[in-house]
Amino acid sequence: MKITGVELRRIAMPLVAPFRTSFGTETARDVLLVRVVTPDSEGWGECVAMSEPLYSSEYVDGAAEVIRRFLLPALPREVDAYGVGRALEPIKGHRMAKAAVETAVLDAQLRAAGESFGRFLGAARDRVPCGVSVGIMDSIPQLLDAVEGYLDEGYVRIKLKIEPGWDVEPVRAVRERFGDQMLLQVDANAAYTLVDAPQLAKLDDFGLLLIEQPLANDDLVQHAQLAKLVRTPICLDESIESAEHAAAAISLGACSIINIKPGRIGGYLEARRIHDLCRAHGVAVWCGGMLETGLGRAANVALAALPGFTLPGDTSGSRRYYETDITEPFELSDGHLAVPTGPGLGVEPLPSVLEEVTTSTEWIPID
Ligand code: NPQ
Ligand code: MG
Repeated sequence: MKITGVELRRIAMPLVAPFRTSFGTETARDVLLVRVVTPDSEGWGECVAMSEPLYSSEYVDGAAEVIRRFLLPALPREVDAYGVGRALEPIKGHRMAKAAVETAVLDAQLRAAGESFGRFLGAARDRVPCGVSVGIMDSIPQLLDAVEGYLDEGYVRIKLKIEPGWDVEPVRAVRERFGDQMLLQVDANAAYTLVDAPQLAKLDDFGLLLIEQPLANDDLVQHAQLAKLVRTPICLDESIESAEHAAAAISLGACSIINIKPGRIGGYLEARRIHDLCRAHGVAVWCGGMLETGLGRAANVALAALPGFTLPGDTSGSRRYYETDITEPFELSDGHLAVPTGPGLGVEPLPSVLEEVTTSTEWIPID
């Protein structure tokens, strides 16, 4: 495939409510969209980097810079999605930026071939069960109201964001109010250290599916030690940036579950590799979320339909985050989202909405 040019488009998406995690409170999403244009088709990639480097070292201005300055110039004249990964290999890190470029190329390639993301990746079902991530709240009653609203919408699994001072009490309150049957898990976004093991062990009483990323991003060894001190399964998110990290974490005993976010690990091809590796080792995976618009969400839902995704993901409906999505909204039906079946991502940006939320565009011709 010959790429004739790439558009970098920034959009500003207000959130329906502030989303608080252990690393900060977000009120709007500043998203970088990559549109790859070829003679036969075009494709979209959504960069999941946040505006500030709080979740990982990447941030959206840096991603745009590395794409225009290093990634696009490194692409060969003729390229497909596998070729993107190979061509970008010498450039270290910047996985969210690389994922956006590779996804846009893959989307263009699949649209030209008339094949959906789900079919290309190996989806084993036509819909996926959905969980929702619930932010840290100012009070327990406020949290219980939020959880009740999501359960009423049909979400089959609740994830509570936790941090020191907001962990055992919210989990206890949710269990007391909604019972022991509901699927419940927590996500610390790296807010604890190994000395907090006794506090984290108190969560063992609540039958949680998992505790996600309790310790720092590069604390693989400490996670392995923590796994011996708590009974709740440990799931890694921020720590896993590649299939090699996943292999290391599994052999160290640092986790028994992995949250796969294609942006964090460099794209959907690497996501499938981690899926295959985990499946071979009996390690459960689920699809994480980075407050994607409908474009990123479409690809995540396709990925979540692979056979090794045995736990519900953070593949929420559009309205969990956005009043108006840039694509036709993803809506839950019986707690599930349908895997798009059209070519490529199977969804398109709605031109008028896209125009309205766009804050800048940049066209980069490729000779
Ligand atoms: C997680 N996501 O699993 C992330 C963290 C996260 C759905 O819990 C703006 C952009 C705000 C990306 C807040 C969920 C964000 C963000 C949280 C990602 O750890
Ligand atoms: Mg997480």
